[in-house]
Amino acid sequence: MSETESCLFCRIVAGQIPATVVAESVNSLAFRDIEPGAPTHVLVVPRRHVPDLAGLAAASAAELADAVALAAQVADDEGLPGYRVVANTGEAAGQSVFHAHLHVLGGRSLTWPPG
Ligand code: IU
Repeated sequence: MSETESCLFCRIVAGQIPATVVAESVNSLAFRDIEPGAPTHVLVVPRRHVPDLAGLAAASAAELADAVALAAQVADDEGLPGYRVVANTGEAAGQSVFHAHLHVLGGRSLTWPPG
């Protein structure tokens, strides 16, 4: 099985696994997290398989910018007065799915620093 065939987010991008898609762009897809940590909890993923944020930055500055822009659009669409964009990178930081993604969190008061 290829890397993309076994990757959960690649399969969501391909439409093989259902997800609640809230926005999309040429290079990125935004869908709701299945275990939301806030009233708004959306994941923005690049359509191309790269394992993490460093991989996304290395792949293409345009794709990285596209993902960030889509995250900002989601926050605007959701009417969030404030929001947080997080990219857990590496197991030590809590990354559990190794296809790059930005968490867009909002809709409640967010404490700092995160745990
Ligand atoms: P993490 O930063 O790699 O830990 O984030 C992965 C997220 O993917 C996490 O918040 C999960 O709830 C979410 N997720 C999902 O939305 N759908 C799934 O089928 C699976 C995980 I598995």
